[in-house]
Amino acid sequence: MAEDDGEFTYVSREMLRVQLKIGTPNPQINKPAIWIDAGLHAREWIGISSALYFINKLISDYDQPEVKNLVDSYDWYILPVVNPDGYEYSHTHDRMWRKTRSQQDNDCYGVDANRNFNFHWNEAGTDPDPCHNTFAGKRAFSEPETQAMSDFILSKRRDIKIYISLHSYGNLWLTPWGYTRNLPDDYDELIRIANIAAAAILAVRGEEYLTGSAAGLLSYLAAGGSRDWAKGKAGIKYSYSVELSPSIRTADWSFRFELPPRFIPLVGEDLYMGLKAVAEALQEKLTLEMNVGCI
Ligand code: 0X9
Ligand code: ZN
Repeated sequence: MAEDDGEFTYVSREMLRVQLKIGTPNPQINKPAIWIDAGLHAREWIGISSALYFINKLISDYDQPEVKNLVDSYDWYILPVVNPDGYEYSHTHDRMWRKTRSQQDNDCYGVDANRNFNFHWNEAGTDPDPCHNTFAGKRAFSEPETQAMSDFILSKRRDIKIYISLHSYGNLWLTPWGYTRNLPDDYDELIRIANIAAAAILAVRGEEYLTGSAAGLLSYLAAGGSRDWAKGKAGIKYSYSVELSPSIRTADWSFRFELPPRFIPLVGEDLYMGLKAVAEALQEKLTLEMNVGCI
């Protein structure tokens, strides 16, 4: 495992990206890559813990054949806390903090990182007031955190075949688009894979995930989000955002962003099984695609 040279946040915290370099090297095969991020939104702690659970699983259980297969078949790029300034602030000052911590003109702080990407930026679901939770920033990629994420992903765009952004809450596995109610051309294929994830999660302990496009399943449009950007700009076909537990359709919903700690391994295992199912379902197709003309 390598902790890559991090980029820096607004208040100079380092963003640590984990790149898994364990696994059986096979120079004959170009591996497809999977990107996972969490913590774009500071208060959504369960996404961060689930990303860490996933990293731990891949490393600690490498001796299990199914885990070994995941590690040997894909390169994994995992950024568990995109917005460490906000995450820290949600521990020390305001548990419900969502945005980054950059200072704005009128003495308000922060930009909604999930409105700050340069794809249909600021077209819908944003508030022009920098004091508001959905302020999109003065310009696209005004935030060093989103800019750094974009730079890295674009540098690996030929390898990254699956993009996953972890959020909470709702129990939803969402496809593009969020900026429009129109659907991408390959929506049926994206939903086929999302449904495989949802079925795998259901089998763990009965958590039900709904699948659909972000703007279709949720009642509001939101532009400038990372999932739309990953597909629309970076060209990553299988691009999803996942709204982890609690479900909005059970009594647990009242925990909202404050799931008790006992949920950490439960949601972690749900996500692990969902991601494993996606990776396995696409393994053959993506490996072939990466090696056309090589084998
Ligand atoms: O608003 C967001 O960025 C996401 N929800 S969250 O509670 N994690 O902040 C969802 C965006 C989904 N897209 C649309 N509703 N269009
Ligand atoms: Zn979120």
